[in-house]
Amino acid sequence: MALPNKSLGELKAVRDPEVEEREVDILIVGGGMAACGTAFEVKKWCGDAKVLLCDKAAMERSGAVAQGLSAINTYIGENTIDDYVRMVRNDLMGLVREDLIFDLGCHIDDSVHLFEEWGLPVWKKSEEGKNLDGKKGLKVGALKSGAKPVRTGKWQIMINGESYKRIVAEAAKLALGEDNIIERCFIVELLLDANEKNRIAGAVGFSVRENKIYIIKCKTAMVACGGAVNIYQPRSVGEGKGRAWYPVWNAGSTYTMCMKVGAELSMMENRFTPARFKDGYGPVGAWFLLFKAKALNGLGENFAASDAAKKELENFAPYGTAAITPTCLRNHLMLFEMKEGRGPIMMDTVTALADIGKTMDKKEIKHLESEAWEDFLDMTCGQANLWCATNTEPEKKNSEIMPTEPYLLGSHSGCCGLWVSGPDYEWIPDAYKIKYNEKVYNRMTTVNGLFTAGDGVGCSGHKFSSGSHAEGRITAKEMSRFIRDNAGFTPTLKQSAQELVDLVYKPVRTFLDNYEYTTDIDINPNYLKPDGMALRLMKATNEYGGGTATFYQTSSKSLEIVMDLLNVMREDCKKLAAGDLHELMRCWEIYHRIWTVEAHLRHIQFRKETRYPGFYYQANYPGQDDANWFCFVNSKYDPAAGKWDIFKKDYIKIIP
Ligand code: SFD
Ligand code: AMP
Repeated sequence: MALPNKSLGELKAVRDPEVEEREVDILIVGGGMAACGTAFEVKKWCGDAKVLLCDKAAMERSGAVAQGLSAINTYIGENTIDDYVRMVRNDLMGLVREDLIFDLGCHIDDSVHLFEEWGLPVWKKSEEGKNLDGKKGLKVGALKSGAKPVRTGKWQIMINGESYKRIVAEAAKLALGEDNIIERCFIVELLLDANEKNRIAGAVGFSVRENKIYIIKCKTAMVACGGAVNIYQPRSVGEGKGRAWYPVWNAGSTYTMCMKVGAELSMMENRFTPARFKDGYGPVGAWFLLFKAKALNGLGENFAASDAAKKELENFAPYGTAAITPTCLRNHLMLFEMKEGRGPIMMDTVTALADIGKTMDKKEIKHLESEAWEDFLDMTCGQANLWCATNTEPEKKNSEIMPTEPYLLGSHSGCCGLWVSGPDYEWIPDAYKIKYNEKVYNRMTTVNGLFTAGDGVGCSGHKFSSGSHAEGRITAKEMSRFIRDNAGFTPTLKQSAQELVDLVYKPVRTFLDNYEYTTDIDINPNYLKPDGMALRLMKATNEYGGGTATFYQTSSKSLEIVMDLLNVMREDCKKLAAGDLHELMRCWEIYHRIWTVEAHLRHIQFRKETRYPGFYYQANYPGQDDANWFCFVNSKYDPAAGKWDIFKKDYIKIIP
């Protein structure tokens, strides 16, 4: 549906929305990379089953790949899958689910081949070893038929990916059919079955374009609403505040909605605090890997290569001393320089471009410079704007890099998420399998019939865009099997339609009941607006939960304080008010964020060590304690009792 005319303002919310009830076999929540994978694949496996996909935004530009990407960070190609597992394990300081990573590694390349088939330009190497970008790449054939991609690192390949998401969404939509898709539908809660314990039976959401509530019954569901952004005070302020590195509209819905029906979470203490070009959030991978740039400290030294850095990394052996330093430890070294007064950290773009340019003619140098710009124009155009606004020509002026505010995600260089089943191979330990009626369902959470993928799956990072898509495809096949194996099930909801409407539209009613009491609709003794709550959450996490304010350090006492603050926030959320549909979405987003943050901080509180220095520091437990903590931390919220249970789970090594 078209955007409303902004000059008329947002669509006002009414007290009693229209209700649309649907009953389907398979429900897909989200429309990002993973959900597009599911949508593309599902019809091949599910026969005549009814499928419905709900995305809070428009699939062409929703989720993390909305702006496009300039690289596909996981393409196995000539590498072995065992090595892929080892790389992920090392980057995430040893604690990962090797079954999930191996399984994914077997399927990732197929998704990349499809992207190319659908029109995504992939850079190739010519026979002379030159880079062929854009359409030129096609001259040497497709990846699938053996053409060589332009590798940046061992795993990453370059693309011209401004339209990456459009291409992937188009294929998903064509495969699923527009009639089976509701865009701009924000799912608020998942619903358990009334008759069978621990069984998914549906979801409730609302349209952000019409006063309408969707009540959906289903036999199985997959939730892939991405990670959580804007849970910590961003470094950007004022007019730039809408900018963050990860997609601002991913509000922790995946984790909150699944945990609230009792699904087990895993490694929620893990976070991703990426080093990025300061203020514009431009990714650094292409600069480090493709352009071979070095990061310099304020004294102009290549600090990462210093003896002091090597010594520091030895404290974190074997990970710190591996050929590729884990992402958190790369941050750790940067933070060390900054704290010692040797900041700021600069990406030496000038030397990097000059060095590559040495073997190039003028035309090729111009092309190289345009590639440097395109890296950002393809995926973080705000960074290119910032370069323009600050007269930065990367061949003439270096740019500052800086660790950002923390994000929670499971598909990039982080691994928080849901505890899910691995596939049913005999080499996979039983402890990694989740069964329903004696059968194992790959990527199913601990709630029967509820699946997840991409950022939703815990303990297996580094799948990125390609892996998230491939994982979504895996769930499509498994959900189809699930409904076939359990054909006799009829979903029954516990709540009446009226109860669900009352729940979802509560903020609207609170607003309508009270807004006339004051002259300023944002200030009212009887309600609070989601914007204010968002600021409150970010202030609390930033100061006490290991945000940028404290160089990512927290402590047992600080965690106690922030837990108290979160408690009050959850209580106050009962008084959230929404005057229009956009605000109603903001209310539910902040609610999802608060729960997700609580899970994150509870896990940090439980793990009495600092497993990921550079991402966060627990000051009372500095350093790693393998003797006690070389294990996963899982948690489970009991929706009936309103209680959390948090516990250790064994790590099992599979790949030597
Ligand atoms: O440069 C609801 N990523 C990169 N991956 C790569 O392969 N190469 C790169 O170059 C990458 N880089 C990068 C990346 C991301 C970002 C933001 C930047 C740069 C700037 C990572 C990938 O993009 C990421 O791994 C995948 O997209 C993850 O997929 P998935 O499906 O788990 O999440 P999603 O795509 O964000 O989709 C989420 C969807 O959920 C919807 N949604 N729908 C209904 N109800 C709700 N309550 C909802 N809440 C959310 C969203 O609308 C969306 O459709 S680089 O840094 O390395
Ligand atoms: P980023 O742009 O930081 O998201 O990184 C893109 C890809 O490059 C990811 O696979 C990262 O793990 C990898 N990467 C980024 N920086 C480095 C680095 N300095 N050394 C090795 N790999 C890196």
